[in-house]
Amino acid sequence: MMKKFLDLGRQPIANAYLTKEDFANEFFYNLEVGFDEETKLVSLINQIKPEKMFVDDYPYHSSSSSTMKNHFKEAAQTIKTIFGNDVRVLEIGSNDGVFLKNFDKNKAVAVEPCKNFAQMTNEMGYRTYDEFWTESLAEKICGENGSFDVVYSANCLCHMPSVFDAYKAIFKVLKSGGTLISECPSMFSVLKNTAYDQLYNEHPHLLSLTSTNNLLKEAGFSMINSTDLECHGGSYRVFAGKGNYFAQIDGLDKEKLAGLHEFSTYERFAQKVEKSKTLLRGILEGVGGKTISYGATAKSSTVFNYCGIDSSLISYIVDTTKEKQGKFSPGVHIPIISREEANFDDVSHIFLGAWNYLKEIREKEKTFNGNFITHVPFPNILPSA
Ligand code: DWN
Repeated sequence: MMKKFLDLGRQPIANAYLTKEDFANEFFYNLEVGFDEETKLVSLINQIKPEKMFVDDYPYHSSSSSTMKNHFKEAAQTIKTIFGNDVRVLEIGSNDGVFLKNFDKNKAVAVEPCKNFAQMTNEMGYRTYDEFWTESLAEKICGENGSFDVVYSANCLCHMPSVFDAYKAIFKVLKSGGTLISECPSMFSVLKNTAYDQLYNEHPHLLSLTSTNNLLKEAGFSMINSTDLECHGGSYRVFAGKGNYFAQIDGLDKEKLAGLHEFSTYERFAQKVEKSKTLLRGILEGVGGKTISYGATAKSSTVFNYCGIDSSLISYIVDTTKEKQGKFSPGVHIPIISREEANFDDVSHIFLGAWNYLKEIREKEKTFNGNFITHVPFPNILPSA
């Protein structure tokens, strides 16, 4: 049974950037979050249909940071090292091909429902299915390509309406002895960092190792190993194989100690989220000068809409993504411009909408003399270097 523990209020679609003409018809929903006592899975109570989110002009490019480009290169290298250069890989949620491009065109197949990206990777020479991941698509892919040694999926399974159904479909395309490798932001890190901004419409679920393990078992898999990753503020890479066997997963013990299986842990998190909102508003109202935001992220859409932060507190957002520039952020309508258009000479503070890339941003903005503001792990003012 799902028990509600958090209400982040009225929220827009996080990756739907707007022109002024779109303001009047903007869609909102109530972002409430619950915990399932049986599977231990954290999920949004009101979920948005995938077709409304993963549209044909979806704006987020996985290769929009050096951090993630390096990450996917490393992931591909790890897979080749473990499984050999001839490994046959199916990637689910291939976005702009940043992972795929590290494999031979005849060794890797992709699934990507956003047609702008599917077209891109098809043109790069990788067979890409522009459909949502389902059991019937799994059967079709298997029929046309045979089964795979590895299914890789990063920041994607937690975007699906049912993680369990996604695993069942993966079971169908994997060879016996094949391996599922999935990466998702970790609930453990979300709790540790009070990173409530990982909760938005595109993440109908946030996975812990505990809930992943429970769902995998039910779908006929066993977790073989898990690695903690730094990306996206703390993620997991989980390795799972078909069948029922035992492996010692240290992360599961760590989560038990931290109480990720208990509702009360999430109730305490909700209290911290409310405090975070008060503190962040206090900082932004108190600093004076000109504050802007770095990175028009899906995450910052949650923060701005939950905390009521609009262009009276954040003058504009800079982002390198062409599709976001010249538009307005969802809900609170802060203008988004390119870094080249922005002049930081009169900027005193930069809010880290993309706090997960702090190192990369600091490196790029060495000449910025003001301070950064972040809300993770708690609202705080940081020096620029
Ligand atoms: O799961 C998801 C993750 C992986 O990506 C999706 N549901 C949506 C998206 O979430 P996000 O928007 O919170 O992701 P990022 O990777 O934190 O977005 C960073 C944004 O900041 C991009 O639009 C690029 C931009 N950026 C920039 O303008 N200058 C990033 C860096 C590092 C920069 O220097």
